[in-house]
Amino acid sequence: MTAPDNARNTKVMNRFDVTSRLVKKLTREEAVIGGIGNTNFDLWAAGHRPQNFYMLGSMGLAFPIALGVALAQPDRRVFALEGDGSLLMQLGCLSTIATLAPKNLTMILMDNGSYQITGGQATPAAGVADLIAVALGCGISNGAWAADEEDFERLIDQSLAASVPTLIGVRIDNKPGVGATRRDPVQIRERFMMGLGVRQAL
Ligand SMILES: Cc1ncc(C[n+]2csc(CCOP(=O)(O)OP(=O)(O)O)c2C)c(N)n1
Repeated sequence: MTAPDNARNTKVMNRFDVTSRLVKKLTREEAVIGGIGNTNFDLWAAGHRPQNFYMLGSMGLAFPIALGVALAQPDRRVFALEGDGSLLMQLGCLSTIATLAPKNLTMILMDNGSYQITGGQATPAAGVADLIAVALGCGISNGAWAADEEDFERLIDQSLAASVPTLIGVRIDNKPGVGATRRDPVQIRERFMMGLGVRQAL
């Protein structure tokens, strides 16, 4: 059995372009969590905002961190960006998110079918594993592959009105991220907490 056709009939997009399209839509101090490596590099390059958090070092934590933020601040829209290799390492978060079901959470999977940043080794998502199908099986009922950039933007808009969490799958090319966050975890955390209004500047 191979991955369903809907995973294969999508346009191959570019992570920086798609991330920039998302960032352009943000006007309400939405939180955005970038995963390890390329997802957070491109989030940074798309234009830093105080409500951005950039994960360093650990794969698979963008969605779990975003879940925590979404539960803690239900009136704020929370976005999360994660690579396929990272999500594969942390699949359990999908069923947890489906169970807790914060409707203010929009997750974006950047699927290049590889561990791009460590040398482009193929992930199972390049062949047999359809991560949107996996998520649907975990109970994420509002999950879909974006057909192209316009469809991506439509799915983002649709997620804002959804009554359950959303997962949008984007097939992307293998280009590396175009920016680089300063690797200072304490600064990243403090800046984010100030951006969310839960920490005052010293
Ligand atoms: C537990 C663990 N294993 C391996 C690594 C090394 N590592 C860092 S990023 C990465 C690949 C991430 O792949 P993906 O999430 O698909 O993002 P991409 O690089 O393709 O953008 C790997 C293997 C790590 N940081 N942690």
